[in-house]
Amino acid sequence: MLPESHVVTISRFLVDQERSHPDATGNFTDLLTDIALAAKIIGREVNKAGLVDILGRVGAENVHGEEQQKLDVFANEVIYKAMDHTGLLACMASEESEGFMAIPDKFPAGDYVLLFDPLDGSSNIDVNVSIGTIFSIHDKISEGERGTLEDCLQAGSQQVAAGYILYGSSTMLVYTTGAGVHGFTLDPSIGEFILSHPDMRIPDPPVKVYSVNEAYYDRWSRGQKNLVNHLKTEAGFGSRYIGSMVADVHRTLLTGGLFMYPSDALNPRGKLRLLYEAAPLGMILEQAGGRASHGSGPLLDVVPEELHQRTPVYIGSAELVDMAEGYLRSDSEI
Ligand code: AHM
Ligand code: MG
Repeated sequence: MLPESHVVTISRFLVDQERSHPDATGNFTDLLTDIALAAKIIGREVNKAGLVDILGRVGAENVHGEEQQKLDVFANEVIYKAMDHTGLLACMASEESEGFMAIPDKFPAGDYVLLFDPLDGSSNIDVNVSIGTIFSIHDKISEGERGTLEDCLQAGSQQVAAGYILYGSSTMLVYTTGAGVHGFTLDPSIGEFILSHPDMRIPDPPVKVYSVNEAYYDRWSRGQKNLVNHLKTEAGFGSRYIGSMVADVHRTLLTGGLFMYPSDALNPRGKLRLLYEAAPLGMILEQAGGRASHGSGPLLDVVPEELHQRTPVYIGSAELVDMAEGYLRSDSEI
């Protein structure tokens, strides 16, 4: 363990960052501090999921027609309740809620917009595999005092910050405000996120790993099939797929490689959601020197038309994302 003077908590780090921006109001620091607190509460429940009878499905379906699990509902509530009264947010939207989430009239509204996936990869809860929370922050752009749907439907390039919390063998919080990517590991003995990964950069050269659910191979376009065939034969790549996007993208950030969730014959827009999954994780990887694409162009350029819009995703080392786009361009027929 480092001597205490070398330990930088997330609060200390945020205050230092704030001081380097003389015009900062402190609101952003407060917002991230609230997210970190919500993450600790969710992490505590995730860690004891095997101990208490919280596992199993609630029975209701979410807006995507998938069965919700208890922890999804819990995490959604925790984040909403941690943020609804602070006066920092104009509105919110979540993967687990159908419409956009207004700030109750009894509370003041602020100038930030928070989009989140409260518990990504939740089908992995029952088997004790890593899951995560993803968040995306925009400035409010609409006129008027309170946020509207327009504030939520902004391109990823307009994000002022993005991040995720990975509930893995350690709990980690990784975020960017557009000036590098920083990672913090939760020290459970003191309940603090400690700076463990300052200024994260995707390694160059990357490890030779691709990450995709290959069970859908038969439904892919010829370009997508050719890409994966090339990676695993001529290029000598190995494969890793956890099935939790946060965990797969986190590994890709630390080691390099290529994470993909392509479109296919059954799902022409893929599965992953632009606002809650693709755009925030895309911003993180781009800030770390990687690239994020929807297969034929930058993911962060896509202007959403609806809250729960899906998109194909290619995220990882820049040259591998370029390569994927090349293969997809050459033969997009399914
Ligand atoms: P979720 O938000 O309902 O948990 O679904 C998203 C998850 C991602 O974490 C992961 O990349 C993907 O679904 C896995 O899907 P598949 O089982 O089709 O490979
Ligand atoms: Mg998700």
